[in-house]
Amino acid sequence: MRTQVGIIGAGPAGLFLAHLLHRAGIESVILERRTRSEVETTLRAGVLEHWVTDLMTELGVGARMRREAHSHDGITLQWNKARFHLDIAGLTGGRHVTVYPQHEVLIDLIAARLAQGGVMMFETAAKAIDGIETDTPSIRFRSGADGEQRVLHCDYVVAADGFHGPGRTAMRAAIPGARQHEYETVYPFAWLGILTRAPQSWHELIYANQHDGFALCSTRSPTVQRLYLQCDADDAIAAWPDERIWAALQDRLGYDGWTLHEGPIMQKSIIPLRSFVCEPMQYGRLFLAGDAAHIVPPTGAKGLNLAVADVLVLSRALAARYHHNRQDLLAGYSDRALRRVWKAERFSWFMTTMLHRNDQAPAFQHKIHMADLDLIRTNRATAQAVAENYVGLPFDD
Ligand code: FAS
Ligand code: PHB
Repeated sequence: MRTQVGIIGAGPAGLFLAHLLHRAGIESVILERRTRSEVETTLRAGVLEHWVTDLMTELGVGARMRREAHSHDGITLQWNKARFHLDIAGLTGGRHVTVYPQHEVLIDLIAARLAQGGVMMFETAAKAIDGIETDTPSIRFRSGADGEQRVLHCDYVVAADGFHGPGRTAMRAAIPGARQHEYETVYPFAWLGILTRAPQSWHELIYANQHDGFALCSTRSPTVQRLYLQCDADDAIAAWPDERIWAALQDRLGYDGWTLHEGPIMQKSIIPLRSFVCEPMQYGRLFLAGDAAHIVPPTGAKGLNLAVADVLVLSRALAARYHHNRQDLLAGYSDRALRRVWKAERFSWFMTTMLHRNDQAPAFQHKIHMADLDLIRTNRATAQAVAENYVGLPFDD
C-alpha cells in the first residue's frame, strides 16, 4: 500500500489532519486499531475553542455542530460559596467557546471523510514504523486480530495514536531515546466524571473549589449532564456509590439555596490527572501530534483543542512542502507546535492548581489559590488573561 501521509490514529488529531490534507489536495491513509463504533462512542472532551468551530465550518463538517451545540459566552468560577461570571465574550472581543462532545465531532469528521472517499482502516493496528531517517518511511500494520502483517509506504508518518503512558511506549518510541526528552508532573488527585440523565442546572460551566475540593458542572444536552469532582488519585470507583457522588457535588457546587438537578447516573469513571510533554515532536520523517506528544489535565479544556492546533500547523507545513517544495516549515514544526503546547500546559496547570484542594501542600498554598480567584474577580487584566487562554490563544506565527 502507498500514500503520501500515513496517519496512525482516528482521534481528533488524526481525523482533522486527514481533512486538512484533503483540502490541500494531499493524500493520506488513517490506520485505527479500534472499531468505528468504539471511536464514535468514547466519552472525552466537551469544550471547543472558538477557532476550532470556525475550522469545522471551513472544512464543511460544522453543520450539525452549529445546529446542536451550545455556545457559551463565559464560565462561572465558584469558591467560598460565592460565584463569579467570567465574561469571556466581553473580555475577548466577542469570542466564545462551544460545548459539543468530542465523540460527536469524531462522528461528523468520519462521516465526511468517508463521503470524500477517504481511506480509513478501522480495527487496524500500527505495529512499527520504519525508515523515518530515510525518504521512504513505512508503517507495519495488522488488520483485525489475526490479519497478516502488511506495510503502508508513505512520504511522511504522523503518530496521532494518543497517550499510552510515559516512557518508551506508543509510536513515539520510534524516536531514538537519546534524542527525546519527557517533562511530566502527576497530580496527587484525580477526577471522578459522571454522565447523568438530568436537566441542565446552570446556564454555563461552573468550575468550583469549595468545601473539600474541586467540582465541575458541564453539560451535553438539555437532558444529559456531565459533571466531575476531585477524588484521591488512588480512589476506586467502588468507593463512590451514587449517593456519595451527589452529596459531594451538592457540597462543592451548592450556593445560596441553589441545588443541582440530580438524575440517574448512566456512566462514571475516574480520570488520572497529569501534565506531560515529549520533545521534540518530530524526528526525520516522523511527526507526533496531539496526546501522542503531550497531555494536559482537563481543567483548562485544552486537550482536544491542542491536538487540532498541532495538525493545523503540520498541515500548513506539509502543504508548503508538496506545493512549493519548502522544507523550512516542516523543519520548524516541533518548535512552532511546542510554543503553543507549553502555553496550554501552563494554563492547564494554573487552572488545576488554583481549583483543586491539595492536602499534601502547605495551607499557605490554598490561601494563594483563593487570592488567585479573588484577583480574577477584581482585576480586569487578570480576568482577561484567563479568558483569552480559555477561549483559545491566537496562533503566533
Ligand atoms: P486520542 O487518544 O483521542 O486518539 C488516538 C487514537 O489512536 C485512538 O482512537 C486510538 O484507538 C488510536 N491508536 C492508538 N494506538 C494505535 C495504534 N498502534 N494503531 C492504530 N491506532 C492506534 N480535552 C479537552 O480539550 N476538553 C475536555 O473537556 C477534555 N476532557 C477529557 C476527558 C477525559 C476523560 C479524557 C481522557 C481526556 C479529555 N480531554 C479533554 C483530552 C482529550 O480530548 C484528548 O486531548 C484528545 O482525545 C486527544 O486527541 P488525539 O491526540 O487525537 O488522541
Ligand atoms: C466536559 O464537558 O467534559 C469538560 C468541560 C470542561 C473541562 C473539562 C471537561 O474543563
